[in-house]
Amino acid sequence: MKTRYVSTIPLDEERLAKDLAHAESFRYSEAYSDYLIGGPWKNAMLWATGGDIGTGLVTTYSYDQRPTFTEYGRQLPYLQELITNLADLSRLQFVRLVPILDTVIIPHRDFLELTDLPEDQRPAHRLHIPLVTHENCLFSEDNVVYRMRAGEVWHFDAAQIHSVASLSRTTRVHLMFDFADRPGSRPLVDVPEAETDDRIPTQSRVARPPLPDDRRADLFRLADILTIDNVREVFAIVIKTHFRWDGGENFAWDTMTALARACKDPAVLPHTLELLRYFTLDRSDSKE
Ligand code: YCP
Ligand code: CO
Repeated sequence: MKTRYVSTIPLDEERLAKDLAHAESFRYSEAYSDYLIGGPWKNAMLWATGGDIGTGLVTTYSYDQRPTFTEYGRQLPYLQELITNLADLSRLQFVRLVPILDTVIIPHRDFLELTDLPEDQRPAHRLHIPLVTHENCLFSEDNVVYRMRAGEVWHFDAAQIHSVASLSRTTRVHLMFDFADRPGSRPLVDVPEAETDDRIPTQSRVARPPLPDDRRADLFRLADILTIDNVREVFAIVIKTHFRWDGGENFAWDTMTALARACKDPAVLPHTLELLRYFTLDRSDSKE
């Protein structure tokens, strides 16, 4: 099932602000920050299978133990209440509080590293609820760029290639839920489905102009300066271009691999192909 908007829930701004102010004192994990170029992927576990045992990497938790609120989760009464009221706790494995700023996320698929887990223990359904966000926090899937607004509940298909750009010095904070892949006695979340015109509603979509040929040619001149030392900077420029212009399907990875082929540094192409494999195809040999 691909990403789709479910509905909008009311947020109690006052209680939310109190929780978020308290959460500023947390020590956030920066696990998965290698997926980002710019600011880190800061995340605090609020609910986890086995509780406070892991490091922030989902491969370090106990999937056969009861999921429960973590120490941090118990310190946030409003979010605790929201999670309890909303989710099927019997299948809920992780809830993370995720503040990010001034960053892009490399187009990737999630869950690829979890192939060793038994099927009914594997996290496979993700939900996003933005708590604080801004106009320049953009998501993409299938060459559709869209916004998730505060209070919106989204079924997020993390098995599809997705990318994010949060182009602001203002922090955006999402709640991210992961559910196990097994049948339940109730829906994953208890919210009435809104009527919409599409799985990503028109009003959530961001219209981008087609990337003009001369601009594409300008971008391609990055091949002249691309070396192993600036792969990430160049990739960030390519990803930001994708969020502002429509360059077509698979624009970011296609452009990056084409630049890698065209550049003078022979180390760039094998490195880029390895990144492509790791982020989009196969992480079975990795524990991260
Ligand atoms: C995301 N996926 O798509 C996250 C970023 C790695 C896992 C960190 O937001
Ligand atoms: Co992801």
